[in-house]
Amino acid sequence: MSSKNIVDNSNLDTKAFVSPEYIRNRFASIMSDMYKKEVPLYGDLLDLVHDINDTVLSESTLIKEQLANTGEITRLNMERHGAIRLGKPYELFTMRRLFKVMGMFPVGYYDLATAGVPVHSTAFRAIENTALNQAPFRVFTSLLRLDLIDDNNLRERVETILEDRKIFTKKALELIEKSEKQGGLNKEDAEIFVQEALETFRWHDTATVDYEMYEALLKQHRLIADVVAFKGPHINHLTPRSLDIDKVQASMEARHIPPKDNIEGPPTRKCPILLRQTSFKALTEKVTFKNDTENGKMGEHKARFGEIEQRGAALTQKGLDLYNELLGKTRKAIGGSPNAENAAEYNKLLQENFTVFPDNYAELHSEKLAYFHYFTTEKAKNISKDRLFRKEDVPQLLDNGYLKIEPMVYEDFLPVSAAGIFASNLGTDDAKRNYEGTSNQLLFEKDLGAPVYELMKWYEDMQDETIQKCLAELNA
Ligand code: OOG
Ligand code: NI
Repeated sequence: MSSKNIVDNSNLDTKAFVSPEYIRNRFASIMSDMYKKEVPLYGDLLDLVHDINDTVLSESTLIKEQLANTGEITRLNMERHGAIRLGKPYELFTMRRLFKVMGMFPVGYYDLATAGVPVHSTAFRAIENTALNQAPFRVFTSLLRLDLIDDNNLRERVETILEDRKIFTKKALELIEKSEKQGGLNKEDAEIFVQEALETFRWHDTATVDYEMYEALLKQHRLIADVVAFKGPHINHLTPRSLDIDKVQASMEARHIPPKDNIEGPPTRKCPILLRQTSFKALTEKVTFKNDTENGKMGEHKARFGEIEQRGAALTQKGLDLYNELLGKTRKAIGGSPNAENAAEYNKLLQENFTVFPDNYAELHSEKLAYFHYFTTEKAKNISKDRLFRKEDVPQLLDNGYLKIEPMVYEDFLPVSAAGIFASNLGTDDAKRNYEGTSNQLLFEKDLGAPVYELMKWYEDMQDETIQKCLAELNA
């Protein structure tokens, strides 16, 4: 931790605060240790991903330099995202406050109901470039949409069950409040905070409902059972970042990690875009249902799995529109989501359809399909200072070699991919469900207690920041 992150609190009764980055990394690390114990295949997957990342970095100086230039190299092997599913507005509201202590803010709104999953979601993550590089941990957070349960009687019973549940420890709530009041936590409090916060994400092998209720919930949707039948929002996967997801997918079987049928997202490319993801199927875990302990009756539940991702360039709205068009066309041609039978055909068609998407950074830049970081070059040190450079001069400065660019990595998620990941772990019948009703960002933000950061604007602002920094350097 650098000294600039320590705020001077001499006027408060506390010792110096630790940075949100410190708390976030500490939390990500104890969460990863917990998940390794709970889901041992996750540990095997981490080893595989790190081995392949090492190989890619030793074989490609280009990728290595690119990641060094953008500052991502330091974060690569600690990079992870997780996912949780919440049951009621209070839980989402308080989760926002909890994540804020770790410097994580809600970015983006994802509506998954249209894809047959009765939730809407956001991703909590850091929002500054340096903060992201120091501690890249993020959590895809979904809230159950009770309004989509069509059985009135069941919906009321679900509301009663959720009303009573308390997913945060008393101490965690106290420390959230303390952090809000003081503007931070000291090291001692931060350690207690991360340990207490971890309790919320822990797996519980005893359900809060009896078997009959669990079955009724399952019949509505497997996801509803996963949220409502348990004490808390157990972390359902943790995802490391790979530099070559095709290689990971091909090597999983050899390490006895059963992969899902296809990789979600864009096809394999020389210049990766957005996000490609694959996962291993959820484990079958033993669960004791309420009132079952006396007669020893036990059941099973499937929820927790492992996932790997490869991140590529963030796309502009124009790039994203093209991506959605080509993905949609491919899915339509094979009749929806790919399955084990047509995965090969799907991949071939996807690759073919994407040939119209430029696969070199120069064109992705000139066609304004992707976002970039701008840097000044060595040559820029000798630039003549007889005029002021402005934003309009940027293309010329690039052509003349005073500036260079690197792709900006996509830090977020993709709704179609997320639905595919949900589906592969929930069973296909559920994924085929159709929910009427429109997405409801306003309600989500009301429950959250704050607006979400707008995705596109975030990238636009980041890109602009790097341009302004370059101009300031050239004009200095
Ligand atoms: C979240 C699925 C979405 C991703 O990487 O797209 C997700 C869930 O299963 O709760 O994590
Ligand atoms: Ni995920």
